[in-house]
Amino acid sequence: MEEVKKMNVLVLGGSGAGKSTLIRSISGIEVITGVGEGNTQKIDVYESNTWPIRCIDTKGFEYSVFEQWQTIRQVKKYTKEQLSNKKYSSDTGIDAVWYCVEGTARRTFLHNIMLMNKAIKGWKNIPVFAVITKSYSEIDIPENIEAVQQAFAKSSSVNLKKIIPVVAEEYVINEEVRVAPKGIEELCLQTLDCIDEAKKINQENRARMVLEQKRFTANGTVVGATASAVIIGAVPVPFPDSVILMPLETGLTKIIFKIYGVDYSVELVTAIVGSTMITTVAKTILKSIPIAGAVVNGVVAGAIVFALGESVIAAAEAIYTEKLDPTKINETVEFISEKVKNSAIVGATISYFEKNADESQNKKPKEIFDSIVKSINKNK
Ligand SMILES: Nc1nc2c(ncn2[C@@H]2O[C@H](COP(=O)(O)OP(=O)(O)OP(=O)(O)O)[C@@H](O)[C@H]2O)c(=O)[nH]1
Ligand SMILES: [Mg+2]
Repeated sequence: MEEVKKMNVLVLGGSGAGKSTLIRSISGIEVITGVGEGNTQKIDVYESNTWPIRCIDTKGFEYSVFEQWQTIRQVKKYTKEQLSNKKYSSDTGIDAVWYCVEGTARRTFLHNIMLMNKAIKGWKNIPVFAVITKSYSEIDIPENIEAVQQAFAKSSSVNLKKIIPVVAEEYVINEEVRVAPKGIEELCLQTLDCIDEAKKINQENRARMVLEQKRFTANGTVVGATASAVIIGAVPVPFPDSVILMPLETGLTKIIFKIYGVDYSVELVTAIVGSTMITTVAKTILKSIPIAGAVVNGVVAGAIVFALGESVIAAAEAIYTEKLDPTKINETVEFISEKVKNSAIVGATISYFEKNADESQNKKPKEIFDSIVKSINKNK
């Protein structure tokens, strides 16, 4: 039997807006987990046995900046936990947002939308349902909808699906007058209506965030390795035969593949690191530099390792997304060679020494290398 897909709905909004009341009003609700922060401030997940909906209750946006930041941090932490889940499970992540605003609190709409955008930053294009809570007064409803619409109109990046006025729990005005609950079914139905779109967006978001995280970690490793390369390479003999950099390059290549969790063979790593392309590129750079010596050698070693690292990251990413097959060793080495040859650092290194040949003699290789990296980051 095919498993029924559930929608994971993040419930956000101002403090006291009625998020928890709304969640409780959905039939068959039970708490399944408490994730995130300590006892009082944690994110709670509620699962409905009636609707295929899982509600993620958050701490409301308070007036104090510190507490607003806490809510945002909670959601980010929850996001991170979701990313560490299985890659293609359709069950994890966040599919939609119920953004709760109290009908009577119009002035805070715009500010809270900004906070919402911060909290769900990685979840681009996620379907958002604006829930106008405590919609006790029928007369106020059209005006409230208009106010919410206007607030969202100023934030064009939000994928707003629908604005739904809700009364989650009966509201007693006096012995004779009571306002009956309303809007819950509509909210659930409208949310489930966009399940296919929502799951697709969720999966794209998770895939993108996972890649961004891997790239970030891998970039950090490359930065560390290049710093070592600059030191190792700074020897006063004609160019460091790439042999002296080989252990570093081997380690770097393996770590990057590990960060991406891709399968690689020892043969592949040996082929990449032993490829003549690395020495060729190093020689090309050196030929174009008008001076020679330990400083130049150190900088060039850094540039080579940097170019290799960036190129291996590109390859690991292509392997991870199944665009490149690591068992095809020649193809993979070719892919990396092309990237190394075209790496921005090659041109930037040459151009640095062309412009600053004289001053460079008095500088430390690390200092020069850092300014070259900075110049290419600026051009990006
Ligand atoms: N009668 C009635 N009371 C409501 C309704 N929605 C919210 N309330 C009341 O409003 C107050 C705040 O509601 P909560 O659901 O705790 O609000 P919250 O958004 O979860 O607040 P935080 O957890 O502090 O962020 C409570 O006293 C609720 O009983 C509703 O639909 N009907
Ligand atoms: Mg609450």
